[in-house]
Amino acid sequence: MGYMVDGVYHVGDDVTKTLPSGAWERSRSTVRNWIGAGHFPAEQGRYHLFVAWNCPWAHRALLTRAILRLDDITVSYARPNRDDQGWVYDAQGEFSDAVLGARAVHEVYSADPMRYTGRLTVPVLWDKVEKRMVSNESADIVRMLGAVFGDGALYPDALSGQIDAWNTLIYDTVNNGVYRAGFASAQEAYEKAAHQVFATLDKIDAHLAENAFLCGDHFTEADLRLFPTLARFDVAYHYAFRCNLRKLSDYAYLWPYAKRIYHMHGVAQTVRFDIYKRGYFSASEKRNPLGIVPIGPEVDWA
Ligand SMILES: N[C@@H](CCC(=O)N[C@@H](CS)C(=O)NCC(=O)O)C(=O)O
Repeated sequence: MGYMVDGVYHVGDDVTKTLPSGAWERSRSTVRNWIGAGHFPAEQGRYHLFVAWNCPWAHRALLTRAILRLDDITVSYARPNRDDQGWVYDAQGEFSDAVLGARAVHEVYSADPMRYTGRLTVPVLWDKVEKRMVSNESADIVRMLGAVFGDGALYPDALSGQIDAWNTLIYDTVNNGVYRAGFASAQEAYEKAAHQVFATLDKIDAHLAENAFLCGDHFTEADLRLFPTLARFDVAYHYAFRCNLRKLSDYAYLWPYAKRIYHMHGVAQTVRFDIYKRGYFSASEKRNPLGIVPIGPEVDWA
């Protein structure tokens, strides 16, 4: 793993993500251009996504592409496990990059003339014509693809207030909450984060007793942003991140809701449970020193 300064890649970890309290913080995305503004016209066949199957933030972009049927957006999938070059690609096969022939995501970042400084994260939305990064912020990618190519259906004006409120709660306590639990380096910080995860899941479960989706009858961006965490919950977060008060499959309403989304058009093709396990249980000095991947649990999404 590494980072980039002025477009040059360095192996190692420059960013301290753990605070003195043992709480863990995610660094911020900095490439935040917008399709339809400046250099990036709303043209079919022009854009590409660099993703990794196991990354839940990249999963948001894959879900947007699947649900809005944006098949003209091409995709490169990195290998499931990072090494000292970060996310890497094979020369050919399912984990190769046909657009730039990159062997690592840092080569994508350095192919942009901007001389990037920061972490080398996925997803990246790439403009194949200008050969520049549009964005490395998944929330922006979902919003802009929905607005520009999806008629705004994922974020209708009338529901924007509700969607924003769910997004804020779910980002802090669930999407990023599981990471704050899993990456905490002190008991208190872990317990606080893990309890927040379940407080929000319990609240959502109660809400879904009366509603098909988070904002009533319509699937929106808020549901889309919740799903990647649900898809990884039982196979990864429950055990690897110690979010183990309950399983997703224990919930009376949340579990059928998750399965309903899984069976929406194209969604199952964005999910790779086998890769989630390999990714979240890969060898890590602090969390899983031997790198042993558990055999279960068996989860039936059918
Ligand atoms: N804010 C970013 C976060 C993306 C992110 O953290 N991706 C992780 C993978 S799940 C990554 O690529 N990390 C590499 C690193 O930090 O070196 C987004 O939502 O797009």
